[in-house]
Amino acid sequence: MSQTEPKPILFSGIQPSGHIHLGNYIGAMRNFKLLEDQYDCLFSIVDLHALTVRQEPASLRRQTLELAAMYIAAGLNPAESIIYCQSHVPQHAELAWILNCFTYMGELSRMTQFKDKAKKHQDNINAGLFTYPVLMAADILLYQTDVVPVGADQKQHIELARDIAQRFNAIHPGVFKVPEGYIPRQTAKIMSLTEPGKKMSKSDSDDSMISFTDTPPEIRRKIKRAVTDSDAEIRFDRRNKPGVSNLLGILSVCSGEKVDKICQRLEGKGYGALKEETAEAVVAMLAPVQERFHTLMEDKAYLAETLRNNAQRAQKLAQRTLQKAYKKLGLYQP
Ligand code: ATP
Ligand code: LTN
Repeated sequence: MSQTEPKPILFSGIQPSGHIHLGNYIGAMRNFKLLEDQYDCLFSIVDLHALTVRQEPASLRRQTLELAAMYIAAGLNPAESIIYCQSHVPQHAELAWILNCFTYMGELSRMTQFKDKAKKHQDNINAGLFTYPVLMAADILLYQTDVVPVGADQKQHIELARDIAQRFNAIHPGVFKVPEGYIPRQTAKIMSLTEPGKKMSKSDSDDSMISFTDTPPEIRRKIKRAVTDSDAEIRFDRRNKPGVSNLLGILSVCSGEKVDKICQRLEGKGYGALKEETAEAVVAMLAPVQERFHTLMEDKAYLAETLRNNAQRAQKLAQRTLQKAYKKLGLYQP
């Protein structure tokens, strides 16, 4: 984060809750890199959010370090952008409590992610799952964030964060910046390879997603088996041809070629050709990033030191906002 010329502030977060997949990479990380120069950025590994579903401690620890390496391998610069772990900055949990007192049960009950996850984890519908969006609002509001790049699934949470900020400011003026979401249309939603009506998700089967660390043969195999449909027409139509449209979207993002052009070029060639091109484009896009990732994972001391330093940078910024909120609320500060 540059000291000399303040730029608008960008915040985003990814959970270390499983294998990072192509949806996370195309929908989030890759966009972060494209935006990094225009903003002062914070990219958080939101490990506290991950606790809303049961995690195996050793896996959570490993996935946290992997996610740090992925951010850096994706091209983000940890000497400029603040790449850090949410739990290393206690102000997140502190502000979340305050914001809980400014959020209505009714609002949280309407969150579709809560409804989906509650259905999926019926044996563990915990209060953290319910108040998840409040912690997310705290993440964002702590840093006077201007813009929050996310996938389309997070739109409702961003709107809630804005509502909470406005409600708080209406009572205690000037504490929070009201953030804007940034959801690039083309990369907003990468769908599952096996159920193209659903988004690609960490918590689904291995064959439904391309994992960030999949090898080229694995990537080719999964895309070859991706669900399409029974006619052979290569056309972008999310409603009637979700599987084919998903592959077209992935190919277009990875290769930089427009969807219309791809459709013209592949006309009459069948799904085999589309799948082959898509697989090769994904392999080519991920290869250099994967190579940097593996090198970084061999230097755990560097990753640990980077996370430590960056948590300190984040704490300094977060404390300013938290202090302001405490003071305005009338919490006695000797
Ligand atoms: P889960 O699938 O278990 O709900 P997730 O992958 O959605 O997890 P996160 O790790 O918090 O959850 O997501 C990180 C970022 O990736 C967010 O900005 C999210 O919007 C984006 N993202 C997740 N899945 C997709 C997808 N299929 N397509 C595009 N963006 C996605
Ligand atoms: N809820 C998000 C992850 C997340 C986040 C954030 C994203 C937590 N805090 C702050 C942007 C800003 C998700 O599930 N994808």
